Amino acid sequence: MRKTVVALTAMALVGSAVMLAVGPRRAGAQGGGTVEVEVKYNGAPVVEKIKVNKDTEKCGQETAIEKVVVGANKGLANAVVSAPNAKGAKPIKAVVDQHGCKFVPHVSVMSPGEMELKNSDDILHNIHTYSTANAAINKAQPKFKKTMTEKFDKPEVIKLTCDVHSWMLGWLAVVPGIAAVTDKDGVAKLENVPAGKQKIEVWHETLGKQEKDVDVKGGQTTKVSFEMKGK
Ligand SMILES: [Cu+2]
Repeated sequence: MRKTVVALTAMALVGSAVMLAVGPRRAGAQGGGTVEVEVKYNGAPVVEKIKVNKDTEKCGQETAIEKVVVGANKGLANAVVSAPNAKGAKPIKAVVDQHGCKFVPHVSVMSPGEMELKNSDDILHNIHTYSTANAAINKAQPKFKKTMTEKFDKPEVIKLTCDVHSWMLGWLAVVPGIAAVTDKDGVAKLENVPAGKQKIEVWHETLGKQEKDVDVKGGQTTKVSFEMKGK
């Protein structure tokens, strides 16, 4: 009987030791923090409807180019949010698909380096980029070429168009540091941002650019909010 009690006590001790080990870890001084960025826009959405005159079996009879997407609580989607000076960030790889004669996603972020361009439409597309720091690309992507790898080494925002389908429009932000694109509610999270003062930038294709300095705390989420102004 006594033996059983000792054994049970020992088991309980082992149990609590295990619980301590898996309990919440305290924020390490070396760890980064999260910056939750909310981007708002107090204006109306802008959607251009365009009649399609080509490849309608893949592209549809009509297409919509969503230039300003505003969601719940005035959240602005498709804005690039970044901490451009954050060091030691994991590289972000972009994959842009040409699907339904649209660039999907409409806005992407990538670290300087390589990205993938897909053609899942089974028709000819011709990627044509507009940029200043990186060399422009003007290249056919026939239907059998499902993936192409392209390289953009210099930070800047690159405009994507297609010479076959004049309405196709996309944006590729080459960003050093940590970056993300806001969701339908206008929110983007930057993870593992080094603690300390960080510059946070926001870019939108028609509403321009803004920046703010944020004091990032290790192991914590810092919220920052931007309001984009119409032009
Ligand atoms: Cu195209």
